[in-house]
Amino acid sequence: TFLATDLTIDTGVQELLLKANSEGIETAFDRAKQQEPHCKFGLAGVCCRRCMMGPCRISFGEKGAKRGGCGATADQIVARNLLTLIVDGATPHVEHAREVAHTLLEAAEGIAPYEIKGKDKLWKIALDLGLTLEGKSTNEVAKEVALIALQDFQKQTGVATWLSLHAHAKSVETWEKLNILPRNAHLEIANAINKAAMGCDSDPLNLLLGVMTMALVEGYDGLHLSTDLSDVLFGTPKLVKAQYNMGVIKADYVNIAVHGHIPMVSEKVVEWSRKLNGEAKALGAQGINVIGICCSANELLMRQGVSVATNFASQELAIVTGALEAMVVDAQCIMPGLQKVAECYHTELISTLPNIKIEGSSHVEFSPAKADQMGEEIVRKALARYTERDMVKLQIPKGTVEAYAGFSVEQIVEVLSKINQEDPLQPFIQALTDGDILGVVAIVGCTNPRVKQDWANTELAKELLKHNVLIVATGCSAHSLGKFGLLSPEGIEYCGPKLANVLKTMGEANGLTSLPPAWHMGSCVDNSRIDDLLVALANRVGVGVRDLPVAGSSPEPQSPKALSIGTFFIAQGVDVHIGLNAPISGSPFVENALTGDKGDFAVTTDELFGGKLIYEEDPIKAAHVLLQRIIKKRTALGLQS
Ligand code: NFS
Ligand code: SF4
Repeated sequence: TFLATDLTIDTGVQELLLKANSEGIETAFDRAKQQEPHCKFGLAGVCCRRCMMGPCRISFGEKGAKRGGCGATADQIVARNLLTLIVDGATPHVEHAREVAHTLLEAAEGIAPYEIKGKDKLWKIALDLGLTLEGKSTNEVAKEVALIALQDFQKQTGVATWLSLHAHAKSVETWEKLNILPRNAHLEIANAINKAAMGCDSDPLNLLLGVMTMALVEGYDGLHLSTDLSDVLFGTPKLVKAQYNMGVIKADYVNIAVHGHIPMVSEKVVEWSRKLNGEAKALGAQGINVIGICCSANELLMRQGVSVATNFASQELAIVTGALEAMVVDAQCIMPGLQKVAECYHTELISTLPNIKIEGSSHVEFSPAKADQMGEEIVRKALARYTERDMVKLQIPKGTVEAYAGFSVEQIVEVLSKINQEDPLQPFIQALTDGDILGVVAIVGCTNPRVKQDWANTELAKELLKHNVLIVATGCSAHSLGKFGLLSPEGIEYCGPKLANVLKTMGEANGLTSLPPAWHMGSCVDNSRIDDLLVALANRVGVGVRDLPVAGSSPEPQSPKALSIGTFFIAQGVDVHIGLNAPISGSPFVENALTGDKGDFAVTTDELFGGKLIYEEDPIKAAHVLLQRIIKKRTALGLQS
């Protein structure tokens, strides 16, 4: 029997799963089940397909092969696989960043039709880069910044500029000693693939150091560069209010879902939806309604207040409402299964990036210079589909939940400045010192059909809030929290009394009853904002990031991006929890290095960097492991808990 309540706690998604089931439509939840049981060699990371002597796999028991055909051991195979997995996570973000830098360059040159909205951010970056601003136009400065950014994909010596711009001095010191500082993103990606290739690097420790270099590429030339230049192009997010759940899809509107990650695409869809809104009315609709899925949702929520329909695991179910005229996708986390679902309805699935196409979908090509043509053509395609809607198949789950987002570091500082104008971080640090905020945990990453959707994300958040831990959130996890009211001031009912008081005081100073208990800081590339917040706090207190009573968690990870981001935070000395295991358990060396405590083994990240990987499937238990680690860090700082 089919029990939708086993698959997700989102009642709208449950309703649509039943609808899909009755219509004979297969979704990720069905396909994930068909893959069970998962291959145990793959789960442990001990299979190797790196050359045609193989594929090889290492057996677990007494009997069977202990080495691959070339002589590679389990430690070597797992370390090599982890390195390429982290490349798989970091590269989409690096390419995301490069696309934004390229667009900024063409915008500054007057080739691409984007207005530079984030002038403050541009000045700040330019000054941090040591540029002079005098006598220069916005476009001239933007061009210089874009060209320096693009050097992070070319320079052969020195350290990636975006790392130098953002990293805490103490972290850089650690990384320098270990000789893991990246030069340029593309070079390090090539270097990592080269290291992992058959017959190349077979020293597990050297491979793990390669993992950490790739983590720094992810952090600076992926996350930070993407966020910085997106803020320059589209503005730095400010507090906004929007709605969550499938109910944001509206029956009497032309509905366009944007799904993926690249804001240059989604921003143009919004712009053209507003321009062509009248044409929807001419068709008898109330207008055009753009809704978000996954991180495109986050980009538009943060900057435009666009409402969010759903997150990763249930992306196909948005189409099952029968109310989407178009779903526009760009890159990352786009399930190929979407097209088959779209074919059951009038929905047009539209891919946009020249190098990322979806079999069977239509394609409207994005290039920075032709962004307006793309935006207009996409919206016109959606308008054309409206009249083809099959009213018999229409079913939109009712109800939406109010949520706040827009917590950029700039916005957080502004919110806090209402309490202390001269030293905005002071009230926050005071609350941390006094234990009114016990610590901060970032709940980030995905939903994954292998885990009951939204369950682990929300359970972990609630357990931490109860213990006065403030939550910051990004990605699809932030969507989980949004759907269940944790991004709304009402969510403070889940907080311990101390944290609730702090949030009320901060909220009241800003004309709200309270701040929400979880602060939505953006898309997955915006984990850079969390990093910036930590660096700012560490600098203000005069300690390293590794000393702060903070941690990260991805309770329902799906993408290798969750692992590359997690590794980046471990490199800073932040403990990171994952609710599904990384494929490392087949190597005692790799598993111990990442998950062991300081002093336990020859080499641990806990010892070298000050943070480790924590694997725990039970969100309540995970919360308590994180609490212990936070209390340990508080004690080391001489703080009571
Ligand atoms: Ni992040 Fe964003 Fe969602 Fe996971 Fe995918 S959309 S980049 S990887 S699934 S959070
Ligand atoms: Fe097997 Fe070694 Fe080839 Fe991997 S690289 S497939 S372990 S022979």
